[in-house]
Amino acid sequence: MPAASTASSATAPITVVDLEIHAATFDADRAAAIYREHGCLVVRGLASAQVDALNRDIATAAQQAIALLPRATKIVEGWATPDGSLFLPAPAGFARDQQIMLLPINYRNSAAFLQTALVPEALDLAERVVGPDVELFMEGQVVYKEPVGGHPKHLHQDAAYFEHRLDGPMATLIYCVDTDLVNGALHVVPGSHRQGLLAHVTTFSHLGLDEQAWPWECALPIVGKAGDAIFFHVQTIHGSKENHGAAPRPVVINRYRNANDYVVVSATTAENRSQAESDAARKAMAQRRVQQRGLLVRGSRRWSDDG
Ligand SMILES: O=C(O)CCC(=O)C(=O)O
Repeated sequence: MPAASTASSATAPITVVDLEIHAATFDADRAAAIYREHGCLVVRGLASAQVDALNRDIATAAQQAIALLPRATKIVEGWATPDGSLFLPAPAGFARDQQIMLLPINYRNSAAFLQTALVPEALDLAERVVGPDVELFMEGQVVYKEPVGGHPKHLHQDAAYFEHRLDGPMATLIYCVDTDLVNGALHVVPGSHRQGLLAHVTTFSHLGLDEQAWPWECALPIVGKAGDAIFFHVQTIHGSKENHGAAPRPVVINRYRNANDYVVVSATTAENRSQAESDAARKAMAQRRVQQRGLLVRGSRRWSDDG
């Protein structure tokens, strides 16, 4: 079992104070140093200016997703509505049989979301950590926990879902509402980015780590205000418990990667991951690297024989 204390020095366990800085006094070099050492970083107030508009888009999308639920189709991850929302089975006593997990808000349909990805402090950090040329990986993600028992996201490494050829993306998860131990604070395991990619199993919330080996006690909860951002490495172990609050708990996630990086293994369950790990599947994924390209947010992309 991993040590309950995730200290990178032998003396003191890491606390949130070791990980946090404030947007108003942001220093990109200091931010990069914290991120590199711990595999995570908290920037208080990074996206405060975008939160109101973001929450309006999220509320509209949630209403739409629920209205489309009768037209949902069963997929391996749960149920997908025609707009691209993802539902999971609902907890006992819930008003519906299914609960929202992901909402289809992204850079193409929410200006507020795109603005969160373009906050200069985030790009200054991304340039140092994954750059110099930086692209957005995918289109942005909204994870939505419904009130009164909304789903947990088991501890996991994002690299289990999207293993990259190079270092992979740096993620930033932004709280859209004040988030605490009741409504689903993100938990991180500082220093776990140095563990390498660990074996994952299929859980209620897709790929996750074995709960016996990686119990919640291993992880540090990050309580925060709407607009606070938590940056984490693709191998940093993280997750969040159920939302037992009275209101939804949405977060938005942006991911930044080197412009030359690309996914070699893409998976959502242990079963499809083992298929995606074959040499043939890796090769096929690598061949699609040009199609994987994202929007450049720092630097530039030069022509190469690859396309
Ligand atoms: O919503 C959360 O708190 C966690 C989301 C997450 O870990 C992920 O999407 O990788």
